[in-house]
Amino acid sequence: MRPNVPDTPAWNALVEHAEELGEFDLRAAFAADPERASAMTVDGADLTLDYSKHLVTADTMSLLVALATEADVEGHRAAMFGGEHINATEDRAVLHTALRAPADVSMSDAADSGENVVDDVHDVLDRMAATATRIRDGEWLGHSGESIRTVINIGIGGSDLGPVMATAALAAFTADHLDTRFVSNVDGDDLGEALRGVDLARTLFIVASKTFTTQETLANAGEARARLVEYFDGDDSAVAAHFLALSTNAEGVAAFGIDTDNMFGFWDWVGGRYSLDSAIGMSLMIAIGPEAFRAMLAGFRAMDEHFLNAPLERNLPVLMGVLGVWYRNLLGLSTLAVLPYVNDLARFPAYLQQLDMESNGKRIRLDGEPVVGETGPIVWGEPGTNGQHAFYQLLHQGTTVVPADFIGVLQPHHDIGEHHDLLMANLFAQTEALAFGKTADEVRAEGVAEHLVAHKTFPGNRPTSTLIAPKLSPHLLGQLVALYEHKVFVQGVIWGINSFDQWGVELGKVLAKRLVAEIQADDPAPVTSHDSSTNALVERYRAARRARLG
Ligand code: G6Q
Repeated sequence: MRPNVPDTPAWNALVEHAEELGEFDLRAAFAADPERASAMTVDGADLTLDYSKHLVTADTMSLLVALATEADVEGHRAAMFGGEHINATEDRAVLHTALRAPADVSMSDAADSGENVVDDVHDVLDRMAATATRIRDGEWLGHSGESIRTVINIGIGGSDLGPVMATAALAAFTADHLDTRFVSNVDGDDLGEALRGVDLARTLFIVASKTFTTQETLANAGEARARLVEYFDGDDSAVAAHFLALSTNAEGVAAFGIDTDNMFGFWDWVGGRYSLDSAIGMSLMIAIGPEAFRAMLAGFRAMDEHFLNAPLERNLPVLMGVLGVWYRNLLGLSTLAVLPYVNDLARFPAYLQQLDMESNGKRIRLDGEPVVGETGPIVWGEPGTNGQHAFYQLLHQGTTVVPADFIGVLQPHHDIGEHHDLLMANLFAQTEALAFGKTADEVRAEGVAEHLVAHKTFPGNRPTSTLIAPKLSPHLLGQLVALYEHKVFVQGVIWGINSFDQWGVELGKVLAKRLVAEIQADDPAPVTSHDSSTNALVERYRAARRARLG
């Protein structure tokens, strides 16, 4: 089947190549070339990518890199770092790379007459560091004069997933005397549980919202504020010592009742899902300390520099990006599993789900035309080895081929018994089994009864990347996040889409607002304004609500 891809020289060459390649066999490829692994292993900053277990030849990679060149990844990369308004549908620059630029680097929004945004970034970072240090050192006092013990970040989507993921990833670096909690869902059980057992006199709420208009966040923050004021016998002035805001919307913050002295700002050129390294990372900075936070920023920067400077054929984000395009467009595979063999990265797949799917889940190109062929993959995953005891069955023997990124570190934080050897042995065993499988003859040779041979045969040829790093440190985490940010960018450029807007999340938000009004209306008349399914569901809920509230 000829894949449905654009008709350009590099695409056409790839389509032809895919057809010629036919049934690629990893066993044969490794047998034919003893240098395959070393030729297909590349370093970038502290990360090593082995992509030799992919369904590609050296020619495939050259053609894929030619595709990236044809799409002008390098030109788009320069435009992004140069502050051009590549987020054209929102007329915004995309400058999250400025958030980790050293103070002596100058970057600017191209529409803003060259004003250096890196100075603003460092001003905010310095203020964040001063406040985080006071909180960590017990010098920031609550309304009744006690130091802070619990920090509760209230935010959702891009204002939650990054800090949640990173606080878990860097658990080994967090302060023992501080408990960091996260509330995102408008399900009251989320806030209810986060507040369970906390001493409000020693609790700091951080309201993280770029727009400061998000329904869920304002509902949670409003309730937290009400609880705090009630705790202090109706004394509104308590809010100042117990609330910080992270936002681009100073007016919204003030209207909510948080003093803008307690606000840490960022800018419209930071997308929500690209904001972990902005003020949105405040809860993380308090947990790990300013020095570790700055080390994470330096890690981001190290990967930015690799992305900027390494030749495309040895550039990790480019290689991972084009491999994704190969599977999505040429081989018709629709998902990507991310499988960290690093338990602290448990939330990394969920973080990448937003980064990738919100960025590249698009069907209209920047020129307004529908895309030709597929765009962003469905991203999912869980840490190994846990996943091995669950969904790996499908990876090995299912009817769907799932390309996967395996991530491992050479050194654990807690070097307990032989745990790390077992963990890494499992990682290597899985990628080996996925690549090479087990033939029917091999199964027979083990003396397996004939009627079970097919059941015990593994087809192999299941493609994986292996990413290896020395140790999960703040610096390494920054590199890892930036690697995937730039991978997503490369793919967005090749697909000709805008990776930086998110109109797809709007419709549901608008409909939800209308439905809230209908659900809460005193009018006992049945709801008829929707389809019959939605009307009936709303009616059922309204009846239960009337009974619940009396
Ligand atoms: C991210 C998205 C989205 C956003 C949330 C929260 O790129 O735009 O996940 O981060 O909707 O938005 P606020 O930070 O404005 O509350």
